[in-house]
Amino acid sequence: MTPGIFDTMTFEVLTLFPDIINSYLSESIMKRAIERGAVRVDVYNIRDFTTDKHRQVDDSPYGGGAGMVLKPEPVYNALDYLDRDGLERFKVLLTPDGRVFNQSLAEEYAGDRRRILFIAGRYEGFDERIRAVSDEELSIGDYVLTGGELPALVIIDAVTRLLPGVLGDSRSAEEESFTTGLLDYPQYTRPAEFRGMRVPDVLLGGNHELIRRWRRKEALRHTLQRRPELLQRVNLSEEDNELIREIKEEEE
Ligand code: 9D3
Repeated sequence: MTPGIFDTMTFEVLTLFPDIINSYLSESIMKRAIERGAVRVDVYNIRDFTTDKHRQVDDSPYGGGAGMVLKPEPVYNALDYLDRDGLERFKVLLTPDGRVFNQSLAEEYAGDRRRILFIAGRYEGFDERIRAVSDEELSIGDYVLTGGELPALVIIDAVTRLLPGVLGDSRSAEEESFTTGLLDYPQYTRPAEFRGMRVPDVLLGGNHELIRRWRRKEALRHTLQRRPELLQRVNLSEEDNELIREIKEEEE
């Protein structure tokens, strides 16, 4: 590992399926971010913290009903084990009824650079007493998955790409904050004409002011067409309002 100029953000994951987490982290941008020391991810198997002969992590629900519920003991044992280092860790419980994760929260987590621990459940849920250990309960959206591993990876991924030194050039992040709240403008690469579809002339011309204005306009157009509600939270400049007037005239 090259000595880094940035401090390392640490994520910890408690899961019954450590391989799911590790396999994603061993590829591409996450792999590079870890090698560069921007981020560190420590994965722990909840089953390793059982104390019974059968290493049982789940059980049937009191009161009856289908499915299995994650037992509290192994999770509490794992947290006791981790807390022996005396380091402060922000504990996030991944659950379909949590607050919905979004880009603002990704930015908050990346800015804080604290140690974040994720508890990923499986089965039909977890014993209610597990909720008591968490500082925050998060969901990644209104659909049902088979466990919290993909949500943990989604959040780790979204936060990691915001850390200094992770994305190749810092322009991407800056440009992103300029455009924050709008959908992307269209992008093209070579060839200039492909199966009759031409790249817009303005992008081939090299007039950077014209290109900037065109991109801003297309981002506004895209947002107006697909996600008009997003525009309510964007601070529109005088130029933006002019571009929106142009767009609306064009669509008439
Ligand atoms: C809403 C379904 N629940 C009703 C009895 C049971 C249940 C199903 C699947 C409880 C947990 C799960 C596994 N999902 C997660 O652990 C999870 C999740 C998700 O399913 N969707 C979006 N975000 C998340 S964060 C953790």
